Amino acid sequence: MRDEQRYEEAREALAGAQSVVVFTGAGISAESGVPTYRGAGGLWRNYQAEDLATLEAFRRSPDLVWEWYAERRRTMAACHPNRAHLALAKLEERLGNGFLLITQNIDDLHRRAGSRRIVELHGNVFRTVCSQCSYALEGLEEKPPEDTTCPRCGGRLRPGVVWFGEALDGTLLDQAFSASARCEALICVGSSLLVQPAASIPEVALRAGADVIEVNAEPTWLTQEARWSFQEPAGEVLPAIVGAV
Ligand code: BV8
Ligand code: ZN
Repeated sequence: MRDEQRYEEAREALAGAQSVVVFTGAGISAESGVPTYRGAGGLWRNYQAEDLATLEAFRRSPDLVWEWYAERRRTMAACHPNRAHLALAKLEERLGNGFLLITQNIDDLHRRAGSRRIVELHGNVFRTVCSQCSYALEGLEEKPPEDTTCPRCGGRLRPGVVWFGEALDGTLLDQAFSASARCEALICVGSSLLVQPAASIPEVALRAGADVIEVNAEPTWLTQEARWSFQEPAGEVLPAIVGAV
């Protein structure tokens, strides 16, 4: 049963905020059909992602890792943005430079929903880069490269994502942390908040006194600290709190 008053309060807090950061995880894409990493139907149970989403796995069996990413490209390309993604694109239209979307997701659904002010902390599954030099395929490719040899240096081409044990892009991380430290409100959507350093983003906003709103199907460490926490599907909650912007 929706608690109308909590929705109203969260809606008002958002409507009055000039600077809003939104932090998303796999849960925002669950209703689009993209498997999450944990929870029911989780990706990790089937594929042991932490075994495959690593540089060691890629060095040991590059073809197997490419096969796994090729399958994830096919799955994600066949999914569509849902009402939660679309609500965030509308919020960005209203706030302009006062808005920043920080995502852990690699599925490109925020961009396909119309969001533009996006920080992809963990890369993008459709991007192909060289593991040795700065060569990167222009644009986003659904099809994995036929030939995974870098045309510039002969190194091996890999998916443009951040693997476990790999450092995140320092510039993106600084941008994400500084926006979270300055914003008036942060909405945290669809994340179990377990993977670091990304999972510290909502904490930075909390410490800086922002209004933190959590939207997640299950409780997390943030649930007790957030000003509002909604444990309903993101596709229901986000259109309701972002309002008819
Ligand atoms: C780093 C791209 C250091 C790849 C990803 C031990 C060994 C090795 C490393 C570590 C270790 N201990 C800690 C670490 C660090 C590690 C880490 O945090 N591990 C965790 C598991 C403990 N982190 C790293 O390795 C990072 N790098 O630390 O480098 C370093 C520093 C300097 C120099 C060198 C090295 C890199 C982490 C990035 C890994 N890459 N993705 C790929 O996907 O193939 S992470 C990947 O998993 C995602 O990007 C995301 O970040 C994470 C999954 O989390 P969520 O998005 O939260 O998804 P999840 O399924 O967990 O939760 C979904 C939630 O949604 C659920 O709560 C569910 O209830 C909810 N939900 C479901 N449906 C809905 C919903 N909510 C609302 N509506 C719905 N409809
Ligand atoms: Zn190269």
